[in-house]
Amino acid sequence: MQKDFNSKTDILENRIEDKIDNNNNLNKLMQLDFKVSTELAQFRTEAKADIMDSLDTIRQRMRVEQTEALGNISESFQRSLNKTFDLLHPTEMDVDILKTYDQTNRDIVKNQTDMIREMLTSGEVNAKCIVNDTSDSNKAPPCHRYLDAYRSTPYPHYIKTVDGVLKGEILCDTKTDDGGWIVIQRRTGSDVDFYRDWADYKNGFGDTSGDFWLGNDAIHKLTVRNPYELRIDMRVKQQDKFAHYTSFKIEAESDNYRLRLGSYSGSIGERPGSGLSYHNNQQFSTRDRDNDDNPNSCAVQYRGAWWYKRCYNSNLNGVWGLQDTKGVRWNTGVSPAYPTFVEMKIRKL
Ligand SMILES: [Ca+2]
Repeated sequence: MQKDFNSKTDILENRIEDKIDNNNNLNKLMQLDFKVSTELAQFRTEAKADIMDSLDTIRQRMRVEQTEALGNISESFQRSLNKTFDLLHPTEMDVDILKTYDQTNRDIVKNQTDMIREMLTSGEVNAKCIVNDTSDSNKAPPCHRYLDAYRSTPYPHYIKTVDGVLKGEILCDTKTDDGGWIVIQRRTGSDVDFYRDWADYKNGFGDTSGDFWLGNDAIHKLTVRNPYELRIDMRVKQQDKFAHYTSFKIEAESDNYRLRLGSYSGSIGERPGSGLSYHNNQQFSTRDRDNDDNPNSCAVQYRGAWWYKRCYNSNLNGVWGLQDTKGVRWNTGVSPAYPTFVEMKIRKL
């Protein structure tokens, strides 16, 4: 019995001890748990502080970097602005230069316009090349011998007038005697009929690429304000001949385009009172306007239009191909010549 009791006591004691151990262990665990909890809490607090510090640091860095970036951007923008201003400044200068240039151009154009107006007023020819070389189109008229640039211009050379004096194309002789001649009459064949009325001779007819009469109005307008010389090139019996007159002018229509002629020289042979000199100071006559000194109409009688007197010593607007008094004829004073080519041309002196 006692043995059982002791045994049970031992068991109980062991159990109590176990219980105590367990309690101790539990206390240790609780302490450990508390410690861990405390450390965790501390760690959390510290970690939170660290994170906050880090965040602050990051924020501060960001602010610094943002400020720097903004500063850089601002500087860059300022530099761009400066550059823009730098660019704008020359542009303003350019604008000033352009204004000056524009004004200069306006002055040049005005001067040229004034010059052209003056030329037009004085009966000068303002012309523009339309044939041979289009690059020449802006150059001055080639019909003036003093323009050296046109010495090499091919002949025949056509220019188109742009003024009120001469309408349409005119033909320039750029070769003969240094060139500069405005051709006012041309006979090379029978295609163009020259037996025409007053209005046709007044306004001109034919084609500058072939045979034509420039027109009495145009010839008058050219020769009334400036002194002109006259040259008549003719081909007679396969030989080139010419007659030259030191001055040439025809009066206004109101004076029936009266002829004013200077002294003769040349190779066609014009004795005093022959050739064209015979017609000096005569009015122009056509088949419908008889202004000659003959009781009859020389124009009708000799099928032409000229400064007829009683009636003629030259009939260069006569009938092509006829070798008689109605033909294209030139009386030299020795024997009549029947040219197979005629060009009457005038040049400003
Ligand atoms: Ca008459």
